[in-house]
Amino acid sequence: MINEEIANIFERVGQVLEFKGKDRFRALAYERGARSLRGLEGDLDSMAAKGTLEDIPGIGHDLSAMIQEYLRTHHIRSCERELYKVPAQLLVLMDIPGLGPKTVALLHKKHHVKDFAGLQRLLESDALLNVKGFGEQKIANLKRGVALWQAGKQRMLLGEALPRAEALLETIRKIKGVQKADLAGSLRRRRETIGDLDFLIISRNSARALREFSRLPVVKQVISLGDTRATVIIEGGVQVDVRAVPERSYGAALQYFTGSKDHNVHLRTIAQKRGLKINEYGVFRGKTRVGGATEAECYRLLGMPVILAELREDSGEIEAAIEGRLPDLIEREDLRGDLHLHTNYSDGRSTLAEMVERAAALGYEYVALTDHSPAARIAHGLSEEKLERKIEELERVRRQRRGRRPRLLLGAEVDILSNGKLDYADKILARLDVVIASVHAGFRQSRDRMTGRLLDAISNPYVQIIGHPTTRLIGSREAVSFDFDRILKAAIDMNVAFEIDSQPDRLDLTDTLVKAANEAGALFAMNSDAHSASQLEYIRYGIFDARRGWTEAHSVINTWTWSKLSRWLEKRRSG
Ligand code: DGT
Ligand code: CA
Ligand code: CA
Ligand code: ZN
Repeated sequence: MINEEIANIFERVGQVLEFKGKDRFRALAYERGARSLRGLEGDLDSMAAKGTLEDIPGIGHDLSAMIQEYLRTHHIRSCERELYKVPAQLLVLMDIPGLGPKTVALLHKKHHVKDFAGLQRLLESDALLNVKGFGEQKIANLKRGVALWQAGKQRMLLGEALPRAEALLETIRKIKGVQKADLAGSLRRRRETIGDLDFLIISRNSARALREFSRLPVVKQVISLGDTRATVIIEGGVQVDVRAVPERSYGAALQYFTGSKDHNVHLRTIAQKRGLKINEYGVFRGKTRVGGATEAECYRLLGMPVILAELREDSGEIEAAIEGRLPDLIEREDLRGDLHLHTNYSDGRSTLAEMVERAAALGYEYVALTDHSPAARIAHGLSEEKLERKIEELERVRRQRRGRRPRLLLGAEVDILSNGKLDYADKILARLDVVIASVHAGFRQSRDRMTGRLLDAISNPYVQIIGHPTTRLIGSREAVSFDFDRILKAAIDMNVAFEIDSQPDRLDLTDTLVKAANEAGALFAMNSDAHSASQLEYIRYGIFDARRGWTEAHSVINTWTWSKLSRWLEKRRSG
């Protein structure tokens, strides 16, 4: 996390220097430093303590001093001074594909572009057509870049937004006079991507609290500031809305601003049928307020128990609430293990022992070490010989740990080759405790071929889990095309589990498919797919995805006791 935060700052400073057209050499130094930190798994704190920061490629004396400053204070003064020189809404434009700092500088100076809307207006006008360096081709590319960015990149991944929002929430709660503060909007519903961050507060003096909020160091620009609402842009160009509401309306406001919009629209029709009105101020009969201080009160007045925020998408949750059949959603504490971890035997960044150590710290009872098979060449998939070495190390770690938890399972994430065959022979698969079969290449096959390919994998008796089934990457790769209903039926018939992969840019199966699979009675494996020890924590995002898909603990195989799970893993093989 901290590596990523510092890398982001260095990258931005590099961009600002380029934007200003000064000191190209310094700009490159920051950008190199940023890249290097992103690829680094090591713990900066301990490197700083040992004085080895400068051993990191691309990190010299100056950058090393800045890293130390950030570790101490969470600020890098000199960088912040640079960043203040360029408005946040211009900085964001540099992330649009095809728009580097230099082009943004040109559009700003010569064409007065100040923000995204200004850029769009300029591209729609003919003003750029006769400008040197902006042929039709280049303008068309820019328009495509803008469209791509709007579709995906403009929204933040939950995995980026939530930690920032939680840190900001802590800060807001400390503002003088703030009695209560909560997340609302898509963040509270744990959607996979987030447009803007919404907060709700109660304060004795809301005008003053909002003003103090607007002056926080993370705030880069104030869009609007009033007595009940503040809208600002924070670091990274992210918009934040804070609304202050009176105590008696807090529940109604939290309900309203949590959304989703569709959920709210449906709730209002339920209210009407009962002769009530619900809005962000409360629940009313005629002009008389009948409730609104808590969410539970609002829902109760509409004849139902409070609905958990992850379910509020108007996909049947209101009907289920009224009929008393809301799901008992899985929680992180229900998990007894993680069945998909990569080590540095393949493309992981931590050693086998480090991964096991982290799993132990999380209190897991069992954990599967699942490196790639050889076809995943860029991911350094394991040849048979390398697998033997890994088995020996696994034995060694087992002996060292002398039977302490977690139980270590030998696994692999085996490629489903384009022809549907698996990348390890059955005699190797037979030696593994856990086999995840995944698509890692040949994404563009026709729907029929991809369906056949997945069916072949499911019918292999050694396969227990289908890894990240759609293979989509949020904002950069579409899901592969296959007949989901057929795959679902086959998986259920043959007792194969779907993975819920927790990587923030995967979340695969996706929430709506998880829901469909739950309705059909499928089994799931909730996995982190961690490629470093710290990534075991990503499991929390998978849990949110599972909850948004109405998952209960009993249908997730790694909530089961080892005796139940081991029987299931075996049974799959003996038919
Ligand atoms: P986002 O920001 O795009 O990730 O999604 P949300 O859901 O956070 O949407 P946002 O920030 O525009 O608004 C927050 C919540 O406020 C939204 O989930 C429901 C509520 N809301 C906003 N506009 C309307 C509206 O026109 N009608 C209703 N019923 N609710 C609204
Ligand atoms: Ca929002
Ligand atoms: Ca908002
Ligand atoms: Zn994979």
